[in-house]
Amino acid sequence: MKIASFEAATLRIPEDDPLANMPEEAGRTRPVVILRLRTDSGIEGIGLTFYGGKMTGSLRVAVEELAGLTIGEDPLRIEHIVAKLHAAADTCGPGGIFTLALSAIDIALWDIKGKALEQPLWKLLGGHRDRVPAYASGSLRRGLTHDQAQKAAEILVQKGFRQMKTQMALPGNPPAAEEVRRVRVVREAIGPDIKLMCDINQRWRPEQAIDIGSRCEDIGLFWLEDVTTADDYAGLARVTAALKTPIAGGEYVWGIVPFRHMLEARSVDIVMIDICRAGGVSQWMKIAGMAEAFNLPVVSHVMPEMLVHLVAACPNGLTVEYMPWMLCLYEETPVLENGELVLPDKPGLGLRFDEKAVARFRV
Ligand code: SMN
Ligand code: MG
Repeated sequence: MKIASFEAATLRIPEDDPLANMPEEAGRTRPVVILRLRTDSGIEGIGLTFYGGKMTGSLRVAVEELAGLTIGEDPLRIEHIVAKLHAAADTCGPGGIFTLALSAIDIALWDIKGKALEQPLWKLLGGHRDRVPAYASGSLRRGLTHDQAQKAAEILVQKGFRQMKTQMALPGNPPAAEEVRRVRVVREAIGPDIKLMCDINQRWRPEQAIDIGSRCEDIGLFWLEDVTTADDYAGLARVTAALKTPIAGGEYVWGIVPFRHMLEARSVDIVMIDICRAGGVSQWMKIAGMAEAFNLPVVSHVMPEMLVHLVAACPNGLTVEYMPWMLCLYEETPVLENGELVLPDKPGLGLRFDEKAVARFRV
């Protein structure tokens, strides 16, 4: 089997809130690049990447340039192809557009492999579990008022979510007490038994994280995420050591090597791996293995319809971020039952683009 052709497209996906219908800002969209990689045996693998922002046109071209170099290759030799693409891109990378583009290709190659071997990806990658916990994300964002956040949290509980994530580092940089109030309002709305996470998105200083984090200790957070600049491994380690609440981080970290430094510095208690910044399925799984060796759990970042396979595959997979922005792109996505995602039986990623949605979002 050989790779025969490909097609990439840029889409704009709504950043709305289908889970609680409480969008932070109505009408906001996010550009993404989708890829179809086709083989001479008729199998098509799909991939997706983003974080190009206003450089998404360049990201699409990078995907096309790298995909062009895979023509004629055996799609089952993924590490061979990854090495070829690294060499072809000279020393461009390891982070940035090169890695984002590589990810789309690596994802599509794994989808092809699953389809060729007639196995769902989660089984090919290890098959540790056939169900995984998932948490609602994208609903309880910092731009909401406390009242809106309270209502959205109640809706998520009614919908059966047993885990959910909110955000601090509220707009306007309010006093610490006001930040804590957001988490307390959500906790009071959901009761003591629902797991609650909170994302800071790198917006605090380490000392601010220790101050506000300490004031939140009695609220019982499942984790505090990206409390400061993602590559301040020493600063993160200081916060991790100071707080009882587990610290999660890693979504902003590129490729596998910086994760080694992050883990060696004991910067986080929970390792979050973003598939696009990691370099695709292959590198995501390597980082998960590294975390396992450090006795740390791993969690996914966005795109639950794909990442559910990876979290389910590894023994240290903790929970899947159920961030629903991309679900509208597919005919069918994994179902939630009692707060858990059920792993699909279909081969590869088990996803098919909904062609009408793709046409609607295309730019
Ligand atoms: C996040 C960041 C960027 C895009 C989507 C989501 C956020 C998260 O940090 O962890 O959900
Ligand atoms: Mg985050």
